[in-house]
Amino acid sequence: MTDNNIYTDFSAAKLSGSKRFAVLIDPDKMRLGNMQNIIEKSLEAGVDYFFIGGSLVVNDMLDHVLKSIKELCPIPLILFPGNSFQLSYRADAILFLSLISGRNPELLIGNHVVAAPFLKISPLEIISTGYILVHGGIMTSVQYMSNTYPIPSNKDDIALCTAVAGEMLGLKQIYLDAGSGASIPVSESMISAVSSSISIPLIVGGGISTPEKAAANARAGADIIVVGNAIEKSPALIKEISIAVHEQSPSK
Ligand code: 1GP
Repeated sequence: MTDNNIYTDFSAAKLSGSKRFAVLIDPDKMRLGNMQNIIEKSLEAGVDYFFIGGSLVVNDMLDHVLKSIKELCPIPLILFPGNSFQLSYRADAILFLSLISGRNPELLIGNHVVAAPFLKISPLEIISTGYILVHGGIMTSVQYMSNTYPIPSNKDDIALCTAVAGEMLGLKQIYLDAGSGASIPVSESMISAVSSSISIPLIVGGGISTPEKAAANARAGADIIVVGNAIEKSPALIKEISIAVHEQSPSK
């Protein structure tokens, strides 16, 4: 375990109202040519972080993808693991996720016990994260694989109480996610309800496909916006979304 450099930046962003943009790379879906393009565009666009992970990584590409990105750019690499096999020392940090919207004990604490000895001696920065899955209009991979019910997309009060409970339990941040490829992203009203009730950083992702929605989420109170699918389909969006997110910071 290492110092809290990345989390310190998350907290500073939260405190100052600065907005951060993270590009999600799923090692399984990413073709190598495409990855290079995404890395170059991310560098140009001032992307703050890469989140690396997927609900089902079957190709054992994780180490390779991390190594390739590290060789090409200094953007911090943060593991966003779909399960306890998606661990690697090559990343800078890991979101140590507890799926607090669900009632699957393995994803609340079981997998964490299994991963703890590896993480304890790893150089990774460990960032405990309350992961809240919100219904995204379709059955997403994370919903199926986690065997949990997502919070209904119009139940802002349930999301709010879940996030507050997560903060009270000592989790360092909340990740509000409609799931990768969601057809309905998390609503601004839910983001606003959650953001105004917690004092820890709020990450929002799932189904964001336009700069306008990314900007609206940041204005509603998201501190870090995550986009994966839309960027894989159209890497040119990286710059547009990065500008849209960073423009919501107070100094702009
Ligand atoms: C999924 O929040 C991430 O867990 C990103 O979702 O791939 O739909 O952008 P997308």
